[in-house]
Amino acid sequence: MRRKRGALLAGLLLWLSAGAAVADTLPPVRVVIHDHAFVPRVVDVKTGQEIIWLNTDQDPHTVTSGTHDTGDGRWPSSPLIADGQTFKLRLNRPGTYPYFCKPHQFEASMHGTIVVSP
Ligand SMILES: [Cu+2]
Repeated sequence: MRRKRGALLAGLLLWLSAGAAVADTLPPVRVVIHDHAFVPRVVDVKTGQEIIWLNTDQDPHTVTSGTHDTGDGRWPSSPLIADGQTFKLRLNRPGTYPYFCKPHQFEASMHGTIVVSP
């Protein structure tokens, strides 16, 4: 009985670690920042899956958690992302994460949403 339980636990741990490995091996989700807009505006990712923003505008932008001001701090804001530069992020908790660009927070197109599922 004890032996069986050990095997069960080992199997469970293997399954859990396999789940984590799947998120790690998923390709990154890419968001382009173009003409003062996040494209696509809404992205769906799995827990731990990488998101990469690429700025293709001459103006620098940020990827900041929240909806206004300096943000809500759910992740440390990106610095200003220059033309041709990227910002990478992984979110480890399921949920809905609105984000915006600090310098252009009054432009509707400079807001986006990340939906993280388990
Ligand atoms: Cu911006």
